[in-house]
Amino acid sequence: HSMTGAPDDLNTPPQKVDCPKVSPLLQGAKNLSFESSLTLNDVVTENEKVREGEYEPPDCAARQSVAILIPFRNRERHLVYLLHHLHPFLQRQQLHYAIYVIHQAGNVTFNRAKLLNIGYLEALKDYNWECFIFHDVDLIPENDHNLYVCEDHPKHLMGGRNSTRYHSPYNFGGVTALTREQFFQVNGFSNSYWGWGCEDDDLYVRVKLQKMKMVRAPKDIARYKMVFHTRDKGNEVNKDRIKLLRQAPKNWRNDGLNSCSYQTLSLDRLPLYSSHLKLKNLAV
Ligand code: UDH
Repeated sequence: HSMTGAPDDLNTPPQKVDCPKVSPLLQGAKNLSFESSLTLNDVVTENEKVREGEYEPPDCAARQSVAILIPFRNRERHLVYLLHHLHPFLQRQQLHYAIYVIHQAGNVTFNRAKLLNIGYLEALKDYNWECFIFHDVDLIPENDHNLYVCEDHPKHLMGGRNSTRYHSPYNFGGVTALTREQFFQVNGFSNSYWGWGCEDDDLYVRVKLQKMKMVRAPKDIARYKMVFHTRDKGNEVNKDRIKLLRQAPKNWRNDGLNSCSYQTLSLDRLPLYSSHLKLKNLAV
């Protein structure tokens, strides 16, 4: 009985039991298709249980609370495909999750890593997420046994993608999972990588410097389909990337979450995601 004398069960909702270790809803490998007629509104209609990009399993307590962060500019079609596949995928994994789209405003050279730092800082204003998935917009997971949860070490979730014959061209890029603490411990990503390349390798250097390992999701399930695209305007190969990468051991302490300055132009709570339109002034 509570202090007021009222029976507890009138005041507190019944405690949910933990979701099972392996979700009974998983379906395994899927042959994904991307329908050009699919609209964002269709995806909203498919996902009535998602509120402002957030979802919790209705009848059990999720094992992890996970924020999905998507760096974004001018990829509306990719976003529709990703949301269409990712929402049901995460729901089948019985996760408590929310999707954040971090939008870079203007035409200045793209900065994927800095957008992801901003996503981390902003998402933590909403909720104390324990796990963060850093997720390219054009990579769609094929197999829901590829669990979007964090482990004792940072985890690379993209084992391979169809466009490169299911090899991953990247060590640590595409889709990666770090706990709140792991990401904080490495001071997040560097903010200094403008344009394409090596920001993910820089994160990997940070992880190794902290004596963390990188774990990989099993290759036969960590498979992705890439929505075809060519190189974006405004995200040209960064000519300084190798030089920056060499400096990572020297720079990581002062270049990252603790030096990430940005301006929030707007924050929209849309049905399927929270959208942060950011990064106006960008010089570091
Ligand atoms: N991104 C955007 N908009 C941009 C650039 C990048 O949203 O203008 C985001 C998006 O989430 C994307 C991620 O940053 O998935 C990584 O960028 P990317 O997809 O361009 O990187 P990737 O390595 O492709 O997949 C590199 C260019 C491929 C050229 C192929 C020519 N053969």
